[in-house]
Amino acid sequence: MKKITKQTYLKWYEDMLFWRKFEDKLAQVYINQKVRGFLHLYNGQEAVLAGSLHAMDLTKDKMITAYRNHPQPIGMGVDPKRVMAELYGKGTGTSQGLGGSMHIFSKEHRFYGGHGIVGGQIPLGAGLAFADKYKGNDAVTLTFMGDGATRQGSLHETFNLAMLWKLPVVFCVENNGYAMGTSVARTANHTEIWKLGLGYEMPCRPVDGMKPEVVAKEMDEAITRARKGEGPTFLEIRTYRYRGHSMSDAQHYRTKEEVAKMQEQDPISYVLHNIYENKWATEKEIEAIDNKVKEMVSECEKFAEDSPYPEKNVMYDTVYEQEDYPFLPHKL
Ligand SMILES: Cc1ncc(C[n+]2csc(CCOP(=O)(O)OP(=O)(O)O)c2C)c(N)n1
Ligand SMILES: [Mg+2]
Repeated sequence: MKKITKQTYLKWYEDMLFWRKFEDKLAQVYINQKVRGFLHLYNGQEAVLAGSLHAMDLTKDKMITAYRNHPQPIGMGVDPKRVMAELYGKGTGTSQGLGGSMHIFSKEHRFYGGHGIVGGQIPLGAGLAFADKYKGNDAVTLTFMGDGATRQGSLHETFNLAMLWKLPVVFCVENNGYAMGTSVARTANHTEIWKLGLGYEMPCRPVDGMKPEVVAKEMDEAITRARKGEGPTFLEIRTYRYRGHSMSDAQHYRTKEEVAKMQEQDPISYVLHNIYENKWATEKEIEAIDNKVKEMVSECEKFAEDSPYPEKNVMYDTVYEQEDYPFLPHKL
């Protein structure tokens, strides 16, 4: 793994702050009905992504996740302006405005979505890994899911085959404590989700998801194992979401005090604290990053606002007209 240095912490601070502010902006424009449909925000979970990206080889590794999927493609290199435009339903978006919040996708950047069916991405992640193994590519697929998804049958079927075929995949649960309003404790008689790996003899462990360097280290071990051909790993990364499940969640299932207590472990504050403790930056330098982030978010908003809605014919271009492979798109 790349060394974790002063530069890493400064990058983590800037990236995580950008993702947080980017999504704060989305929450704001959602209320103004600029963004419609569902909106699931990642606030609080940023260290999981920051640490994972550090351990990945961004020239070849792949990522797939559920519908809480805005910072991930940005981290993989997708232009954040195009991500925001997608949320606005604009033609300049990553899927020409046809996907929206839950379906960000970029084959070019090896980010494979954005999936709304809980647990649906788990077999797809294994499939991506299968393709890499079959073609002899030296790539690993990180397959993220929520705690709620671990109760789906698809996880168990996938774990079985992924172990049988020693696929180069890391299965990562972002355990944020709740599946919509249902706590982990209400969904099973055990709350140690990582232990699900034991039944398949899959290497598995719990990980502190509020500290990016801890995530990076665990992820690196798992990725290295996968790259060596030793098969999958199952990580239960323990984190927390500050906002509701989606924008329409009244959050009756938890107290404000619980949220405030978890925010004391905020990953961005944690990284900033480390930067100051080690004298890696002055307050002025941090202020410059804060201003840069603010400017970047404004640029994304302006780009999305100014972009046109897709042309009507785009709808027809994404309809397939052949019954069988290769499913050529319909052309007028
Ligand atoms: C198969 C399926 N069942 C139910 C739903 C409705 N649903 C959407 S999100 C969700 C909770 C998932 O929680 P979790 O996996 O913990 O992810 P998080 O939202 O916490 O990131 C449910 C039940 C769905 N989208 N798909
Ligand atoms: Mg959850």
